[in-house]
Amino acid sequence: MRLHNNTFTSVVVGAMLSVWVNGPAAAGNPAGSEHPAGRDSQASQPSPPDMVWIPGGEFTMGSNAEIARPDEKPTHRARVDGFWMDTTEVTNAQFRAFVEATGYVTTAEKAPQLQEIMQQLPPGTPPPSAEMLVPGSLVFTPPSAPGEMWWEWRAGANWRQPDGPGSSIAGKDDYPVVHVSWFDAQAYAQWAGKRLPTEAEWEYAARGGLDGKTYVWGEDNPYQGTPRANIWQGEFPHHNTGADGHIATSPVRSYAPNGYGLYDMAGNVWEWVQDWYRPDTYARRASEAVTINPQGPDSSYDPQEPTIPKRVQRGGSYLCDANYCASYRPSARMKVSPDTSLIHTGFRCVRTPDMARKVAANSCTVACERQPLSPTATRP
Ligand SMILES: [Ca+2]
Repeated sequence: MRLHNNTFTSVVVGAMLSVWVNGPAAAGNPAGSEHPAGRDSQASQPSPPDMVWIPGGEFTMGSNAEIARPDEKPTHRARVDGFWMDTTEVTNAQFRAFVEATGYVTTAEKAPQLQEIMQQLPPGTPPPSAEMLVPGSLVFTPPSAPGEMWWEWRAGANWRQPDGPGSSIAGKDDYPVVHVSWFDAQAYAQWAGKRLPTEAEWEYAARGGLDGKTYVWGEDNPYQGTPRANIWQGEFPHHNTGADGHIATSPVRSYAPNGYGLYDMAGNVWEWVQDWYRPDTYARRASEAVTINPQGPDSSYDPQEPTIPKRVQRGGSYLCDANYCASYRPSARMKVSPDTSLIHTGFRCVRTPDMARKVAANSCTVACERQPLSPTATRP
């Protein structure tokens, strides 16, 4: 994805800095206390609606394959405790319920603040033009000529109108919500009594018990036989044939689930996870025989854009093709500023037994969860 390699994108990526951000050190990873060692049972609790139990276990994280990028290497052993995971990406209907219950306004629906943008850009970078300081989001637009960018900052684009003013999600209740920032995903998860998965939890779940395989379904070529996932077919980025049935997002559950019963762990939309991004996260674990419930680094660092803190996304999207990124592989990693939203990015959540007990103790049915968020409720 070329998104992170040009000044325009730097401006856009930095343009949506949340008012809650106090820098990488302030955010941390909130789930550390949720993983008592050795917990891998459901603790006799029923699965929450639309979630499936992922039994804890050990697996090979990352990939040393030729197709893998440097930040997927080296492979290493990781162990995660059991958890429930949403069987699908969070849908428009689910996100709408959250917004209607809380009055939440997404990052893309708020005008970015110039001062916050400039704090993320290298010294001397000219400020963005005034027309960019309006609510909006990033939309994929196939370039019509060589050299043109394929990401467009579009005023008015957000989860309710993914292609901008005049578009809508009418009739798309079962499509994944898009144009959500990491902060939006965090806010939804908190409201739902859930959290974002760690990067290790996400990859472990995506593999569906197929340790060390290239794809979430095994080794079969995704471009042969029955379509396995919603990805890009044709010449990227000019022509998407839609041979898998979809040229944009697809309804959740459109393709066969993986070994754990999870849908769209490859393709459809990128999914935010909890962890900060660093390219050397795995190299830092090389001395450990097995990493237990890894939470990711304490802060972010991307040498390509060192002034912009970034979170990890996983799973690839309908825009991923074999030649460009093949990021529908379960080991593939993407790095994105947490205040950025895009038309191909959504998320799903997890819930641990500890969290389930807290929800039960608070009698937190959907009705009781429908309370307004406090001003600090979305602070990571
Ligand atoms: Ca497709």
